[in-house]
Amino acid sequence: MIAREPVGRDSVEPETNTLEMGWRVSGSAERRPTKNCRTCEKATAIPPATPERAVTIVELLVVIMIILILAGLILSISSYVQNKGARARAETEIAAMSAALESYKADNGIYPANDATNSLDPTTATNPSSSSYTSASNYLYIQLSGDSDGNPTTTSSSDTRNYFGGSLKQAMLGPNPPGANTYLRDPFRNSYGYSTSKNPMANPTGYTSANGYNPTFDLWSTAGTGTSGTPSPSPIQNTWIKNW
Ligand SMILES: [Ca+2]
Repeated sequence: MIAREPVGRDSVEPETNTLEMGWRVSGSAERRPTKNCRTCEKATAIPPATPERAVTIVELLVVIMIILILAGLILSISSYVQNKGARARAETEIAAMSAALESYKADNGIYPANDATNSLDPTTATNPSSSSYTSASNYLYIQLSGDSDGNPTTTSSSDTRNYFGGSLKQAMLGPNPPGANTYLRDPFRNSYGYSTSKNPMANPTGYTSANGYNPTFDLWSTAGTGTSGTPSPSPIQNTWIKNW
């Protein structure tokens, strides 16, 4: 059976010129020379290869800048994620400490309080590395954990009830490795803040309405905001994790 197909102007060969213009017999061996001829034409149309161009200093700088920008982005994202995780952990730990404080209150009729917790005032004290923070936190640790000498590496017959139960983790304690003068430490490696300054029952002599926030206890993490108290102290406290 003879099929016919349209043929473009380019494929018309000398042999097929004798056929009717625009149509020729399909399946004929006469097509092959036509294709070969086209390839030849294309091959001859390719321009001669140019020598490889060297990378300019400007292009190199652009690439380096792009790499630096990407590295900066990755670093800032990873630090954001870390900070977010630390804040979530501090919230969980503050909730665990608050629960332990309520158990302590149920047993003893009062929240743990001494001179250190009465004098630490979160309206003015913003440096978690200061002894006013660590002394109050040390007392809180001793009272809630029952570790009477404040040293988790030793046990004593004076040790009392651990109000934390299983919620007290090694990561919550400073110093590390464990030793004397242990205090409760936040995920930012600073002492937690604990104050009874506004509790009139715990702090009958030093009580003034200007100090502290809660009439029960103030418990907070400075969330790694630094140690500066100026401007004092509300802008810094906005990022604290706190129970008021
Ligand atoms: Ca001990």
